[in-house]
Amino acid sequence: MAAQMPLCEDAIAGWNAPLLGDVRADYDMLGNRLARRGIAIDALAARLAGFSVALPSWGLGRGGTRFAKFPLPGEPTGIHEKLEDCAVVQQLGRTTPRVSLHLPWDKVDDWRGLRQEAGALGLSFDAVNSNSFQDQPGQPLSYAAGSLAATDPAVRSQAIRHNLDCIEAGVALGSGAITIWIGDGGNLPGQQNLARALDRYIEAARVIHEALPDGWRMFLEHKLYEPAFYTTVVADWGTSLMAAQEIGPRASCLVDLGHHAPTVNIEQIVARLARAGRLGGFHFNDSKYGDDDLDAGAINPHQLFLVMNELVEAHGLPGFDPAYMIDQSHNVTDPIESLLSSAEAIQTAWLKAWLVDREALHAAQETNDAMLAFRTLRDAYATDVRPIIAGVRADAGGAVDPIRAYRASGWRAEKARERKAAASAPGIV
Ligand SMILES: [Mn+2]
Repeated sequence: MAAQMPLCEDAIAGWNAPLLGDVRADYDMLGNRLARRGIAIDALAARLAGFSVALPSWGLGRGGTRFAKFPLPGEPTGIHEKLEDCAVVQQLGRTTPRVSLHLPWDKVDDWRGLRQEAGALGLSFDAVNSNSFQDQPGQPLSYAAGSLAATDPAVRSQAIRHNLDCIEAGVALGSGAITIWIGDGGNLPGQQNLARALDRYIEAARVIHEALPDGWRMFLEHKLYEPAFYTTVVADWGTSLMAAQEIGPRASCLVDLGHHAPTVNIEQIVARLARAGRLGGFHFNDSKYGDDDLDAGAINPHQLFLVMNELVEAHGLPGFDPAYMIDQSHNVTDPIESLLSSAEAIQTAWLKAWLVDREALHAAQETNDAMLAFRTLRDAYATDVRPIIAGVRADAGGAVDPIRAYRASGWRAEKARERKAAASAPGIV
C-alpha cells in the first residue's frame, strides 16, 4: 500500500518550483568546486540519500521545564497525532523515516495496528525506550528509591518486567532495539553504596539482555546528573562501557550529546567507544549549560561536526552500525520546525565529515603536522553543503525549504481547529 502522506504533494512541488533553479545552479557550482578537490558531488549526494535519523515521539509536543509548560495550539496529545506530525517532518525533510517510542507514554492496546498506522504514513519504528524513572498509574511499587538499581529486589523485578514488556511491544512494532536510561542515583553523600548500586543495575540489565529476541540490541544511555544531583548510577561513558561489557555482547553504549560535563570532549568519547566496539546509538541535541534538550547544532555545530568526523572515522569497523536519533525538547518553537531544522543540522555535520580528505588527514597525523591536520578538517567544515542537502531532499519528494513549506501548508492552524488542547500543567518531559 502506498503511503498516504499528510501534506499535498502537488502543493510541495508548487512551493519548490520557484526555488529549484537556484538549487540546481548552486549544486553545479559546488560540484565544480568539489571536483577540484577530487570529490564527486553525485556520490556524496547518493551517500546523503542513504542517511537517516529517527524522531523521538516525545519531541513532537511542546516540552516544558519544572517551572511551566506553554502548550502550542494544535500540538499533538497522543501517539496517533504524534505520528501524523512525524509524517509531516518526514514528508518535508525526507531524512527521518523512523520514530522512537517511549513506553508507557505511547502505550496503545494494539501495537500491530499502530505499526500499520505508521506504515500508512510512510513511517516505521526505531528503538523503543523504557521508562522506570517515574511511577505510572496503577503501578504496584514505587521507583522513588530507584528502579533497576533499587535495593528492593521486588522493585528491580518490576523494572525488569517493564523492560521485557517494552521489548514485546517493540517486536510487534518491528523495532530492533531497546534503549534503557534510568534516573537511579542519590542526592546526599552516603545515601547509596556506589559500588553496590552499579552491581544491582548490571545484574538486572543482564536479565533483560538474556531476554533479547534474535537480532535485537540493547542501548545503555548514561547521563551525568538529573534527576539525581549528587551521584547517578550510570553517569558517564566509563560506567556505561563497563556495564555494557559486563552485561553481554548485544549491550552497547548510547551517547546523548547533552549528557556530559560541560567541558568533556565528546568526540574523544565517541572514538573510544567505537574502538571498544560498543558504540550503539546516538541522541542528538545541543546544550549550553546543564540542559540536554536544545536543537541539534544550534549552539555548537562545530562539536557536532567533530563528533560526526569520529563516526565517519569509525565507519567500516566490524559491527559498527550506530542508531541515530534526535532527543530534544522544544519549549519555544513549533516542534515540527525544530525537528526539521535539527535534522538538517545533523545532515550538514554528517555530510561535512564525509568531505574530509581522510587520506590527507591521516598523513598529516602520522607526520605530526598539526596545522595541516587541522586545516584538513577546517576545509571540510567551512564548505557550504546546503545545495546538496536541498537537492537530495527535493529529489526525494521533500521541500527545498522545509520550514517555509511547512508554514505555507497551514498544518498547525488546521490542527489547532481539529485537535483537543494539550494540558498546560507544569511538568518536565
Ligand atoms: Mn537521550
